[in-house]
Amino acid sequence: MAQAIAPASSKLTKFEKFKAEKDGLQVKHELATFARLGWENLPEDDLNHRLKWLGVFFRPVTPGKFMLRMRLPHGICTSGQLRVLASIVERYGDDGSADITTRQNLQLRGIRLDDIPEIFQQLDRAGLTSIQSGMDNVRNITGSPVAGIDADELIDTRGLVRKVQDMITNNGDGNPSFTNLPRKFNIAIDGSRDNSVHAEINDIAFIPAYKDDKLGFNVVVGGFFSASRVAPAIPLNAWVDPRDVVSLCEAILVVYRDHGPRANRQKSRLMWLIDEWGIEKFRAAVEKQLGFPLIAAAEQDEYCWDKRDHIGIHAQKQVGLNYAGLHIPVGRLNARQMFDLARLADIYGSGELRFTVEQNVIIPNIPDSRLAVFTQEPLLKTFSIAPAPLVRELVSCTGSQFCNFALIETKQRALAVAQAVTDRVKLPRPVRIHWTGCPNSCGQPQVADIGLMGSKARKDGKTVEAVDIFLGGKVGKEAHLGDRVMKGIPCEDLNDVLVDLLVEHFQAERKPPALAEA
Ligand code: SRM
Ligand code: SF4
Repeated sequence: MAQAIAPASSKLTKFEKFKAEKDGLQVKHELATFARLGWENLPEDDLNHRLKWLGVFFRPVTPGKFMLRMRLPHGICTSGQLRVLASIVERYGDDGSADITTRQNLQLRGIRLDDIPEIFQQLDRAGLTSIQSGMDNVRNITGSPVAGIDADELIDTRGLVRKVQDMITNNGDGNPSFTNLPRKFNIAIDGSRDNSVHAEINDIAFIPAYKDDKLGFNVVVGGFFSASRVAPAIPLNAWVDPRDVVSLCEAILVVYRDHGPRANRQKSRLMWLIDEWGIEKFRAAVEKQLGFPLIAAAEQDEYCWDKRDHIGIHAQKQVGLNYAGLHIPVGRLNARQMFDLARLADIYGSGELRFTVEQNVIIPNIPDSRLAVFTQEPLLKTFSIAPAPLVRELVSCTGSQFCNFALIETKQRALAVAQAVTDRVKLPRPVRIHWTGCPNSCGQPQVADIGLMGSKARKDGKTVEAVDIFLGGKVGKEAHLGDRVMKGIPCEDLNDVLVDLLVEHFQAERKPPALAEA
């Protein structure tokens, strides 16, 4: 498929200019030269931008220590693959770690540029890739983390997600057709009853739906978060047979690539094209590209449950087998823990692991007879199967430890605040708290019960780290985004504010002071 050529114009943004000068994927062939030159001597656009086409992120906060963003379709990997990733971060000692991301993915830290060629060979041998995982490419494709093992699922989407990734990345080699989109792009393919992937916040989402007694997907488009605007996806008025999912993704991507707005990076996501054209014109353009008419959407989606968090032990649809959802505090892993998770998956399960958009891990296929021993494993003291209600569904973006956009530190603070507030209230049920370090919203504060977005405030004449607070995000059936209800709360005052919010909105009871201090 021919690559769209950016129009020659003096009004091109700097991003469109450097993409037109040299495609991001080109750096794939320059890695040996880059390694020889050293990161300090790389052309700026290669270092800061084009390397992201390979999933390699220069971190200005930790110069010389790169981040490697993988692609793990559906968040699934094998124990062997996890060991390869563990061995990569292990070599960097204290600098090496991995984060589970809000797209069921892994990011590795501490990576040195001169190791990249060898690391890519290792990934290739393990059937892994990080290609096209950053910048103006399609991000990791998400799906229900219990696909194929959930007794109540409607469609097992694992094969579909894999096929869409293979189409977009040319089976991991890199696909020039889709390396120059106007902006990033998110796809979710969900076959569950509980919208476990936050379908509504993706540029394209497939939602299970029956049409004339046949199970397929309704399609919603244009969902996104950005610093300047957040928008839930809207119906395309289309129902697709699972066999047409790959072609529909391809058709929408081509329409977006060739017609998506590129003049302003703040107004380039798919929804801006849909705004400009209207959904009918957009739908017609997709149909034309597809080469056959779209079928009108089914009357209702099959989302009928509230979202589950998958933490704890759950029976699978395969009789006698169970999956265990382990809570990984704010998604952070070190090499030893990654090796240990791989070991648990081998000894108790079938050697498979899954990551969730809540930054946790699922080990599937544990026989009933092995559960008692499994639950005694020392790792489960750190990665609990029964965490406290405020940490159970805690999510946090990277924050200022590694991200130069961040206005505040997030991950460590998220854990400390959750602990401090837990000491002061008794909660009847878990409350989903999401932290995000800046308005880019990588930590998805708008889908949380309580969302916390990094900002700055003035206190006692000084500028301090602060948060804006969102309330009322709902996931699962009838999902909707939360609203910003408070602005600029200094982080040092946050515990008191959260205790009040939990009492007022989430039926929390204050613990008596003596108990609270204990
Ligand atoms: Fe994000 C940029 C981290 C999910 C919206 N995001 C970034 C960068 C690459 C900025 C940078 O170069 O430093 C962050 C890397 C920091 C680091 O070192 O880790 C970053 N985003 C993340 C992750 C790791 C957060 C996490 O801790 O889990 C997530 C990686 C997902 C993955 O595996 O690919 C992540 N980012 C998201 C999501 C959530 C989602 O996809 O469900 C969003 C909002 C949804 C969306 O995109 O519509 C999100 N990230 C952004 C944006 C705003 C996009 C926009 O249209 O304006 C940026 C900034 C940008 O692209 O210009 C951004
Ligand atoms: Fe960085 Fe902001 Fe995204 Fe957090 S929300 S990872 S601080 S860009």
